[in-house]
Amino acid sequence: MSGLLLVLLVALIFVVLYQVSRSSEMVASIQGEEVFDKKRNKWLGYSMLVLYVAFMAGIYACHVYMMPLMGPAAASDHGVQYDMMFTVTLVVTGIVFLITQLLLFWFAFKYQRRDNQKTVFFSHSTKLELIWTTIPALAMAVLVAIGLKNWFAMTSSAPKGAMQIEMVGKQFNWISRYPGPDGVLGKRYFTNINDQDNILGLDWKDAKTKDDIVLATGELRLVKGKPVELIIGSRDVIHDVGLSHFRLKMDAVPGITTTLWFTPLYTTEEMKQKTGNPNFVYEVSCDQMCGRGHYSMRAVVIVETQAEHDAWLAKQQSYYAQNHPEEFPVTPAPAPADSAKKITMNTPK
Ligand SMILES: [Cu+2]
Repeated sequence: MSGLLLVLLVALIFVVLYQVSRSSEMVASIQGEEVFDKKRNKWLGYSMLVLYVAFMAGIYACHVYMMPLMGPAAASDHGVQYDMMFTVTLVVTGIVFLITQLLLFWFAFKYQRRDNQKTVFFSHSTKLELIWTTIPALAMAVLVAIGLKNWFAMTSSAPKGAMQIEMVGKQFNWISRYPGPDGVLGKRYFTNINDQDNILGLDWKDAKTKDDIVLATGELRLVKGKPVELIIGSRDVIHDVGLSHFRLKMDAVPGITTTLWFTPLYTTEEMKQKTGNPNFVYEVSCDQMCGRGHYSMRAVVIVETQAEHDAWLAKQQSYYAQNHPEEFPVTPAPAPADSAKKITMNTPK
């Protein structure tokens, strides 16, 4: 509804402007062209200044009421660095933007056509060209250097003791794999893939695969303060692991393994409090248009404490055991202790 009102408002402004220009033509023909031109130049000069102020106020209003220039605080160590880089870039380009726009509108006012005013003309100024080439080049070099430093930090080898989780994209969902108690992800090969009982193509001849945990939902369970390395792959086309809360993304390319690592700074519970949103969830999106169901490639990230993570891990059954029940016969669960007690108590002697 507000969109429709906005369109109507813009249309109305155009109608008003058209009518003003029509009436100006009529006034010009009555007053005489020269008198009218002087008045119009003055009016246009002042309106340029008003437009500049309205323009800047509009940007500020967009920032405050519609979309803030900076998002909510980053939830990873690398994310904090990225936000810093973003702030520096925003400040530098913002200052340049403000100054150049101010000059643009100010010049339109100051150098409006007046009687006896001569235009200064020069064809070349080495000094000016040096200034407007060197300063932007230096500023860009500094920004690129900060960007490269952050890029190398994210894509370098993960620190020792980092968790390793594999994240594989397929049309149209993510699959995550955790190493079991051996702490190593076993081998997998694409020709072993089948959607019934081996969605990642794990190589069962490799003993290290047998304790691996596979989540078909792609859920990522991370530990607060513990570095995690994502080993990223794809089963079909190019996808992209997008972790906006952590300010990270990395392509998932078929046939090539890509990696990134980071350290989550806040648990999901802490983020619920920080954001004031009781329904807050970290999420993984696909940041590469990958086909018809691209929009649905969402997975949840849960950041928890080490104790919570260990408790969750202990409850997981390996993917091999899930798909080879004959080798892992289910033993009936023992009756709860208190119900056994009740039966004894109620049994007549
Ligand atoms: Cu996608």
